[in-house]
Amino acid sequence: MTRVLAALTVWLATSLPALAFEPKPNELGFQPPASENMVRLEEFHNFSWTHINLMTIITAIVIFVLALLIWVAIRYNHKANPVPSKTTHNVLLEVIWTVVPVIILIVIAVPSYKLLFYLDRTANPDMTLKISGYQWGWTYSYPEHEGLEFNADIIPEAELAEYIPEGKGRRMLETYNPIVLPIEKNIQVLTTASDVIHAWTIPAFGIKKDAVPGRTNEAWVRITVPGIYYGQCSEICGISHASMPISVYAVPFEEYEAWIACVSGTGAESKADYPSRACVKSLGFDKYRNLQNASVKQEATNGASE
Ligand SMILES: [Cu+2]
Repeated sequence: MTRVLAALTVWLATSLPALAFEPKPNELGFQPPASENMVRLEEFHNFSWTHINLMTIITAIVIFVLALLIWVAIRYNHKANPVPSKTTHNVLLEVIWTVVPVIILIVIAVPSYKLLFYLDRTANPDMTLKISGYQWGWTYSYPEHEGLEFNADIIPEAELAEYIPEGKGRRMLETYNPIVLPIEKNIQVLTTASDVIHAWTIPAFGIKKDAVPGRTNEAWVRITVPGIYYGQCSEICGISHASMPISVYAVPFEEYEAWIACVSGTGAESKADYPSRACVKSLGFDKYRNLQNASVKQEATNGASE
């Protein structure tokens, strides 16, 4: 039994395609985590011998139920068991199949609540990012910087090469104005919406937060790895639901400050149609596209040798 589980885990791990902070074809499992939030989410989900996790529990339940079904089908089919028993009650069995699931649920609930409270909010945010969803895009504002607010709409495939270094742009995931955030800072994320319910989601950050009109929801993230991150609206919100991606450049704090100065300044970039994109370009943040692939490769080799 344990050998089968181990073999299954190895197979799952090795059948994963190359890692990156973006969706890949035929992907199994999560994108690599870029925050403590996502590390903990993954730990709670992924298989491990050392702590309670959902993969072990559901795998055990599936194998157990499958074994019961096979046993019943073989042992009690019409041929093998022509005269069926008329038994209808078994007190011990009924108590067991009620109590055992309750125990399983309690075992899951304890780490689950711990994680929920951890993900809920950060006590001491270093900065705030306000997000408002609309059909079809996102409005971002940085309340610590008066007047710094922009819309992020999707770049159609045909225009990608105009805004992103050749061949690096991701179809259906890039926005004219990307968000720029600092790494190693506690970022408070506030979401709302102006028309219908949307959901602001970045898998690598471990955030999936509904954006509800007339209400403010809170999440937080402390990004640990510089890079370019993608997400998508995750609440079916209408015909162009698939066309409101999220694209984030996570950079060291000094570079983030340079970007803030650039977008809030009076320079040519700040007057451009897409000031955030213009500043990302002039500050050379697209270098993180290459770094990202290199560091992810590094991470993947480290993981394999562990
Ligand atoms: Cu939406």
